[in-house]
Parts: sequence; C-alpha cells; structure tokens
Amino acid sequence: MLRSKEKFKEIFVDRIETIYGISLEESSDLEQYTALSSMIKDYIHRNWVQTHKRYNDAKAKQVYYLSIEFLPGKQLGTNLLNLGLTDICKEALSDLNISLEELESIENDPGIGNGGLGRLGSCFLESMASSNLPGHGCTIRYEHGLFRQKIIGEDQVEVIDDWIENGNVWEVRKPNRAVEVKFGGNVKMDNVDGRTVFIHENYDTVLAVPHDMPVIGYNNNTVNTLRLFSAEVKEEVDYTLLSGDETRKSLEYEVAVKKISESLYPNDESHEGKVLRLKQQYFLVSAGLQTIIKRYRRKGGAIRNFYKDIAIHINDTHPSLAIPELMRIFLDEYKLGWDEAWGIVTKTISYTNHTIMPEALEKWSIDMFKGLLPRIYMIVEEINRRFNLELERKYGQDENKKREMSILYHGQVHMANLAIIGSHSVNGVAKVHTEILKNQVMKNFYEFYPEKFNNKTNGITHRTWLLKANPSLSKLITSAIGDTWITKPSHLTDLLRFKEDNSFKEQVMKSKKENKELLQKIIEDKHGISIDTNSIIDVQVKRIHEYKRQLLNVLHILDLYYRLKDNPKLDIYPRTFIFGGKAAPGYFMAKRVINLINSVGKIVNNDKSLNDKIKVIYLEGYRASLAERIFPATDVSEQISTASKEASGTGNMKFMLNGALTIGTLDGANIEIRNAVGDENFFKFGLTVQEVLKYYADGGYNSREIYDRNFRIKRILNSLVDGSIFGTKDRFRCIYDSLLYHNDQYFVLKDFEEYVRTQNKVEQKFKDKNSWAESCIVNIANAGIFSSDRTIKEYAEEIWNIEEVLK
Ligand code: RUG
Repeated sequence: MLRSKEKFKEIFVDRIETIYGISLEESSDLEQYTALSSMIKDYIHRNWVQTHKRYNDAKAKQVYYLSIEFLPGKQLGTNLLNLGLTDICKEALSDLNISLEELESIENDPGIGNGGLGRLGSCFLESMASSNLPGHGCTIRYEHGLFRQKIIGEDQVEVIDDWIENGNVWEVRKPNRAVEVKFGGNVKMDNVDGRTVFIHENYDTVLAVPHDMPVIGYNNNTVNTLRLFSAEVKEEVDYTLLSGDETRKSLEYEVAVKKISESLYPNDESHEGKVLRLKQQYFLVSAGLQTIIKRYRRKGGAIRNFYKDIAIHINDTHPSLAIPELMRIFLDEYKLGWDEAWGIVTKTISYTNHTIMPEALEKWSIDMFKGLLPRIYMIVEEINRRFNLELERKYGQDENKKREMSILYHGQVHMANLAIIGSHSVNGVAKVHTEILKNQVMKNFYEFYPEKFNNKTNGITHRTWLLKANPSLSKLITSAIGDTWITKPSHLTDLLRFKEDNSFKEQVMKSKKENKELLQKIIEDKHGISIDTNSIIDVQVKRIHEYKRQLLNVLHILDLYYRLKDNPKLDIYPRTFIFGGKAAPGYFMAKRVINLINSVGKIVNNDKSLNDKIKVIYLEGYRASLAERIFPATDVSEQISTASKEASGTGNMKFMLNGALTIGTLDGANIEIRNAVGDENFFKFGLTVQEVLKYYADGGYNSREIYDRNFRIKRILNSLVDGSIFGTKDRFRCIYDSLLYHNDQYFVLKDFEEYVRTQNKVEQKFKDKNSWAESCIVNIANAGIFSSDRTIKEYAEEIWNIEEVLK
C-alpha cells in the first residue's frame, strides 16, 4: 500500500490528522517526522510477525547478541532504504513540499552506544537481517547517551544527550513481557528432598521492561529485533500510606532503580560508579536471558536442548555474567545438576574480545560483587573451584598459572577469564589481534583450550556505509557492474575491470567532488569555515585516545606550519585536516589533545601568510549520522594507531569502501586492508607489532634521543611549552612531558619521521590524478571482504551454527 505515491501521500496526511488532530499545513517538522516514522513502523509490523512465524515454523536455531551498547544511527533513512521505499517517500513528500532530508535530520541518533564496539553490533544486526539469519540484539535502553559534545573555545564541553526527548517512535514497549532482576540480599541454603536448594532472600527487585525495535533486512521481508530494557520499579508506591522513614527508603530505592538505565557509561572512577556499572551488566544479562528462556519455553523448547536451539554471544566482557546467570537459571529454576547445566551453558555461549588494553579487561572487587550479586558470586566461586582443579590436574601447583587464569584472584573477579572459561568460542576481531591474544594476552588460555580460539575479522554493512551514505558513488557502481553488489558485496571486485578506464575514473572523482561539496556545506553552516573542495581532504574521526595517536597527526600539521613559515613559497598541495570524536569526560590527556587540535586550527586557519594551504577543522559532535557525510568526502583516511593497540578498527573499512586511501600503521585490520589492495594503494608507515612488543619487553626505546637529534621535532615540542605560538607558557606541558619524561608510551616520536615522509608520498600521489583515481577504484573494489555480511556468515557457520531461514 505504500508502493504507490498517491497512496503514500494519502496515508501520510491521514496520519497527521489522526495522531495530532491538525491538518498537514498546520503541522510542525517534528509532527511530520513522527507521523511518517509511525506509518513506516506499522508497515514493518506485518513482516515482523511473519518473520517470527517463519523462524518458529522452521524451528530455526536463533542467536542473541548481548551487548552493553549498540550504535544504530538514525532509523528513518535506514529503514526506508532497506524497505525499498526511499524514492517513493522522497517523491511523495516533495509533492507535499516537504523535504525527506529535513525530516530525517530531526531524529536523534539513539544514544545507546559510543564507538566501534556498539557500531559493530549494529552492523552485525543489519547484516543478519539482510542475510535472513535469525539473530537479535539485547541491550539497555539508556535514557541518556554518553553526552553531546560541544566545542567551546578550544575545549570539549559535555552536554546531556537526551536522545528520547521526543520519544522513540521505533520502539514497542512490552510491559507484559517484563521480568524481575534481583540485587543484594542473602542466600539461604536448605534441603528439599535430599537436595540442597539455594534461596535468595531480602533482595531488591528491579523490573526490566523490554522495548523492541525492528531491525529490517534489505529487500527480503525479514525483520529481526533489537530489544532494549529499561529499569523500572515493580509497583508504584502510594506515599500517603508510608511513614517518614519508609518514604525516604522508598524514594531512595526508586532513584537507585531508575539510575540503572539512566545513562550510558556512568563515571566508574568512584566506588558508586563501579557498583552501578556492575549493576547495569547484570541487569542486561539477567533480563536478556530470562526473556530468551521464557520465550523458548513458551514455544515448547526443552532446556536440555537449549544449546541446539539458541546461541548466545557476549560482546566483550561486559555481558560475561551471562555465564553464571544462565547457570543460576538452570540450577535453581530448572533444577539441573551442575555438570549438565555447565555442559549446556558452555555449548551455548561464545565470546568476542575487542581489545588488549589492560584497562578494558574488566576486574571487579570480590567484596562489591558478592554484596550486589550473592547467588551469582557463589556460582562464580564454584566455576572457579572446578577450573582450578582442572589446572592442577594439568599443571600441578603452578601459582603463575593460577594467578593468570583464575577467575577469582587477589580479591578480584576477572571477567575475561570467566568469559573464556564459560564459552565454547573465543575470537579476536582481526588476524593480528587474534594472534596477539593467542601468543601474548591470553597465551595461557590458548595453550589450555587451543580449540576455542579463532579469528573473525570485523566488517561493516556496506548498505549503510555506501548505498545509503554515498548515493552518487553507489549509482555509478551499479551503472558499471549492476546492482548485485548490494546483496553480494564480493561482486565489487568486478570494478577492477574499470580501474584503467579514464571515463570511469573521471566519474569516480566527480562523485568524490560532489560529496566534498556536501561536507563543505555542513562545515560552513556549523563552523563558519570555508574549505577548499579541491584540497586533499584528510580525515581522522574516532574516539580520542592516546593509542589512536591524534597527537601524531597534529604534530605533522605543526611541522607543515613551521615549514610554511620558514618558506612561504613551499610547494605543498593544499590540505584540509578534519578531526572528529569524543574524549571520555575523565580522560585528561585526550581532552588536552582536543584543545591542541583546536588551538593549532586557530593559528593556521587565521594565518594569511599560509595562503590557505592548510586548514584544520574539528567537527563537533561526531556520531553515526555525521559519519555518513564524512566518509564519502574523504581522500585520505588516517589509521595511525600504535601497532598492536587497535584491535581491528572499522572506520578504516568505511573510508576504503568510499574510495579513500589509507595512511596507516600495520595494526588491526589495516594489515588486511593493505593485503587486499596491495602496497601501491596503501600508505604504510611505522613500527610493526613485533617491534612495539619488543620495545615494551626490553625497554630499549628512548624518546629523548629522538628529540635531541631532530631539529624539527624539537622545535614542535618546544612550542607546546614555550608560549611562542600558543600564547601561554606550559599550555601543553602534560603532552610535552608524556612524550619526553614518560618516554612516549605510544611511540609518537619514533614513528614521526616516517609518518612525515609517507605524508609526502600521499601528496605526490594526489598530484597524479590518474594514479590516485585508479587507487580509489582498487580500494572500493576490494572492500567487499570487509562487509559485515562476510563476517556474520563466518560467525553463523563457525561459531553459532545458525542457518538462513528463507520464505
Ligand atoms: O577499539 C576496538 C576497535 O579496534 C574495534 O574495531 C571495535 C569493534 O571490534 O571495538 C573497539 N572497542 C574495544 N570498543 N570498546 C572496546 C573495549 O571495550
């Protein structure tokens, strides 16, 4: 019914009238957005029901992807695209003098994630739906996202991200499917019919209310589910009936409950912050598992077959309490014996590691854990006891093994160890990352359970990141090779036939220019800065972190600045350096780097003697929807992390897919990108993983020596503290000290010279338009293997053992 333009218009106008009781002419943009989205959602509902039915009829095994965050981006555009309704919607609205783009811009990006981990989850959900795979997501319905980033002066300022301020049209609230999650209290042991039973009492109950959002497959009538849980009180209290003390207690309880789903990543530096984070983790897994099992039982599933019918994936360690929670349900509620329960749990659960950064390998204090989750703690203790017996059987009394592999050690609960022990599969997210896990970080476990370890290189959904984000390039690709690439991304390699075709190359560059003009408009409107769309658009957008080395990029800009000041006639190709990304609110160094970038921007953008050869822009509020405007407009993708530190990266894949060339270290998935496109289409520099690890092991690096012998580095670093260009003395003292007095932990100075040399190569190549265009095409053509369709197929076949369910 939405397939005819006239019908579309009729339903839309009717929606406005029935929801708001006003005419189209009187309606605001927000009302139009809401009416449009609600009619699209209703349209989706039929396929949602049908998809459930199809899965049930086929008795299909289903996977649930538990993740403390997702990052779906705005839904209206994505849903229209996957339903094949974008064009008709655009035309119908245009007849009514309404712009679809403007309505799309009203929607807030869902604030339920913050970076690569969450976005990966959303790409996976899209690919599962588009591949007809029965797979769903579970997370928390945070009322507030991480924060909205403002740049005021040179600094990041954090503003509350109230993403549901106007409601969330796409969700369906399901209070009748709510479950209870229990915190605190104590566990009493009793004996019933000769069997020990564990009774959890005096606990606080939190109600987990599901809100389901549809995840729509591309053109295939499949609709899977992303389930978000909000924490609510079980019963509203009538305060008129309570005494003063009871009222206080009751109010405190209410506040504590609401806090659980109030905001993403509460500050966990303090003890309260840590307790809240652990509460969130348990809330997610307990609510998720309880609803999964209830549904399974409703459909007649037998617990002993659970692992044959259901796969549960834990995205990083955050949901690893799924292991003891599933044990609790099987032991206490379904009365299974330990061995049987453990057998089912470990065959059901699989785990992905996303980082080797020690601060992200979570550990909780045993005291805190035990107080908050007494029954779960008992189960963890028993898992640990049994695992230690296995260790002893294999290694005898080896204290080193115990220290490194136990779940409980030194007063702490080691979540990664729990995740490995309780899963049947442990995977890294790029080949080199998996090798580092196997040979360094999880070496002991790899020796103990070699069969569990495997690699699944990340991927991105090319439908969102190319078909939706870059319509002009998508049309061009389809005109050259047909449209099968949309569902079979490996077909993009057909483009290689055109890499020497001058007319095709011209069109690719024309499309890039158009995308640069679109981005230029956004930058002009938002920041009042005009950028040269003929310049090299050089972009680094990602979270701000020392290991990602935005600092290396900005030091290179300072070097260019000084070279231009030395010689205003210096022949460099104009370049626009664009940065974007949030720093964690408590991460001091990252925030100083933001300040440095903006300070450098102020200097270079306003210095007339530089003749506009370099410009520096910090894009405020980097998020999924803005990312869709950035990738298509980029020439150079900065992927310059310290080798070994970036587990995979996925931005690198989005840039490549949109025809940007990478300047990158041999880290994470950069290595696989380089292998795919060949050395001549990738600008590699920097220490290798082996070299970095060797320096860490033998302490053989001395950053001061580099400073002392390299005049350019000395000049740049001195400028950070001598007040010569940044006004105040010691303005960036902490950065200076980290590079010189803390021995440059991320090897910025060590890689600097090669980085600058490689940037010169980038410039030379850019001047040769023909060769640049050819490399762009080679990058696009080889991006198919980095589609999440490929990744998800590997997970489905090699980890979850799920199959596509066709009509
Ligand atoms: O930093 C990693 C990225 O390298 C990776 O591409 C992404 C998805 O696998 O996950 C990122 N990550 C790791 N986000 N959070 C963590 C640690 O919890």
